Amino acid sequence: MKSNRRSFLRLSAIALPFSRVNTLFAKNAVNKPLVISTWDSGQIANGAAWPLLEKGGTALDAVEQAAIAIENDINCCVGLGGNPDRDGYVTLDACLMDDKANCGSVAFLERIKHPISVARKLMETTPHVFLAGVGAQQFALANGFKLESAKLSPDAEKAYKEWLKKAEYKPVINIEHQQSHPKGHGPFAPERLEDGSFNHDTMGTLALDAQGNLSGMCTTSGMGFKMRGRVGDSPIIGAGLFVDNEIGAATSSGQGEEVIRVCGTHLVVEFMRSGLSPEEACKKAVERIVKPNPERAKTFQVGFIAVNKQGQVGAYSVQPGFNYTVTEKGGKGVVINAKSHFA
Ligand code: SD4
Repeated sequence: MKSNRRSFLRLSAIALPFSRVNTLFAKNAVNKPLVISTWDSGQIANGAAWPLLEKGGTALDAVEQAAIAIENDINCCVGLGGNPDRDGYVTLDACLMDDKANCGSVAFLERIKHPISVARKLMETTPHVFLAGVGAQQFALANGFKLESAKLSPDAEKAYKEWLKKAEYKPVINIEHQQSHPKGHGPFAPERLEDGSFNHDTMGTLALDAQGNLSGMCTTSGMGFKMRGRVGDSPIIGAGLFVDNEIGAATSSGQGEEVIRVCGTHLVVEFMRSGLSPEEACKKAVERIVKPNPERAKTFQVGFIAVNKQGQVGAYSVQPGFNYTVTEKGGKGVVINAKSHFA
C-alpha cells in the first residue's frame, strides 16, 4: 500500500491548537490510556496501538503494534519501503523501552521487515540491549524472522535515482568532522528531499496504558541517502527514546546527530523530573540543542514529543512544521502542531 501520508492524514485528522488539548488533559488527574506519536503519520501508529490500550493491554504491546503498522506502510522514512543509504541499501534502526527500564535496540539492520520485533526479541531473550549490522540480521534469522528482498520500493528507487543525479559525494579525509555544508546537514545526506520536505519522518510512539505504565518505541530507515553504516539517534536509548516509568517518556524525530549530542530524550525526561511540563521539557531540550550554534541550528530540524506519568503531553521543535498525533478516550487521533524555536 502506498500512501502520501502527510496529505492523507491531514485530511483525516482534526487539528486542534495545542493549548486547547492540554487544557482538556489537565482536567483529568491521570489521563489514561493514551498514545502519542511523532508526525501526522502517527495516525497509522496510534491506530494500531489504540485497540490494545482500549482493551487494557500493555503499553509495550501497544507501541510494538504501532511500529509494526508503520513498518508495513510504504513511506520515505520507516521500514523496508524507505529511502536507501547513498549506496542504495535500506538500513533500519529501531528500539523500544518498557516500564521496568528493559530496552532493546537494533541498528544498521538490512532486509528484515520488522526491526522493532527483533529489538523486542533481543530485549526479552538475551542479556543484551543493542545489536547492529550483520550480527543483528543473524540474530533475526536465527529467531525466525524472514530475509526479505533487497529491492527498493518503487518510490524509494525513484527518489534514489533522482538523488544520484546530483549526488556529489567525494571521499574526503575526515569529512565526518565537517559540520556544515551548503546543501544541508553535512556532506552525508541532503537535509531536504527534492520536494522541499525535510529528509526525515521517523516514527516515535509513547503509550500510557490503563495500568498507568509507560513504554515507548522509535523506528526508522534513518536519513535518506546517508553514509553507509551511519546510525542516527533513533535506536539509541536516551537519544531517540527514553522511558522512566516514575516520570514520563520522550521520543524524537529529525537530525539524529543533534539529538545524540545532547542525549535528547533522556534530557527531556530529566527536565520533567525537575517539575517541568512535557512541553516545557521538550522546549528546554531544543534550547540545549540550539545554544552551541544558533546559526547552524537554522539549517536542521529536530522535534521532541513527551508524555508524563499524569498523561499530559507536549512537544517542541527547532523549526516550524513538526506535528504529532494524540489518541486518547474515544480513539480518534488528534494532530497537534508543535511550537518551535524558530518562527
Ligand atoms: C535519524 N532521527 O536517523 C532519524 C531521522 C529521522 O526519518 O527522523 N528519519 O537521524
